[in-house]
Amino acid sequence: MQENFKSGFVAIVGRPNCGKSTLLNKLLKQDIALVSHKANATRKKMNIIISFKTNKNEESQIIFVDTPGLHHQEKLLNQFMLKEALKAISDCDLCVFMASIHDDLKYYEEFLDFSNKPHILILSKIDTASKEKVLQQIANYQKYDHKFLSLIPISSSKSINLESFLTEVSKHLPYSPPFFDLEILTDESLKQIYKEIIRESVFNNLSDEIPYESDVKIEKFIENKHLDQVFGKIFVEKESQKSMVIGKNARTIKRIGKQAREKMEKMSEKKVFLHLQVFVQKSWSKEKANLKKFGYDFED
Ligand SMILES: Nc1nc2c(ncn2[C@@H]2O[C@H](COP(=O)(O)OP(=O)(O)OP(=O)(O)O)[C@@H](O)[C@H]2O)c(=O)[nH]1
Ligand SMILES: [Mg+2]
Repeated sequence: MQENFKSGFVAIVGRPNCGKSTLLNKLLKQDIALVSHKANATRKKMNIIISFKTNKNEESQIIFVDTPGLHHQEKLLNQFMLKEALKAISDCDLCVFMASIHDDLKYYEEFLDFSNKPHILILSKIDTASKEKVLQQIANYQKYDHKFLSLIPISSSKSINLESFLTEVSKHLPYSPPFFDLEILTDESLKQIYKEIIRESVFNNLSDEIPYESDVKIEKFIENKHLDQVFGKIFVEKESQKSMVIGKNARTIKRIGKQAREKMEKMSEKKVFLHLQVFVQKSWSKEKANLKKFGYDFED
């Protein structure tokens, strides 16, 4: 191991839907974090571990912490999500604030109001804006150049500036031996990743409030070398939502299951048997004790 190895925790925060989880999947070259075109997809912190070597041959292990989007909503689950993001900011060595290129400057100003963590500012989704708009936004944010370590416009979809971003992150990490084995991509269990894949499929196949009022539990998980057996339960708040998740002739639940299974198989490079059932659990997201049963513990 090199003596000048760097390693540290880097929280990636920003408004819902700005592209945090997409960027981390892209850097990892694996779809581990849940991504959705709907906002508020990520509910809990997740570590994504990247090994990186700069062109000066400096090595680092960057432990990115994916977080729920910074937002304000009365609902208890949303308060839990905000708490997760704030905890990640306070625990990390370095923070990355991500704003979509289309976002108003005020969201960054709000972040500056409550956090004085050293941070890199990234402007995401620049593939969706004109060159003029990108330059204009960079100029707008420059007014705070005494606050951020650097400002990097990026596109995860088009792989623009991702290498420069990692080089910059690495530059600001402390010297330390790696925290995790170098082959590890995340410290999440396969069972937890499978759960998020099912939740992603629910998010991307259902509309209205259902994704926000549903969650997934894996009741039984049998892991084998060539075949994983996954028995999952989708929980919703109301009977009417249960019928929507199942769909006419069970078409919707079959689609959710098929998409999830295909993604699990791609990720694990194994065959997956996935069995899904839908249950109603009234107020699962509206009481602290119930949320805890779904892994959202306010005391943690
Ligand atoms: N065009 C374009 N779309 C992007 C890019 N990055 C992310 N997206 C899309 O933006 C949407 C939101 O992406 P996510 O990665 O789930 O965003 P997030 O910030 O993790 O969202 P929350 O978990 O809800 O806070 C998805 O539909 C992505 O495909 C990008 O660089 N370019
Ligand atoms: Mg996310």
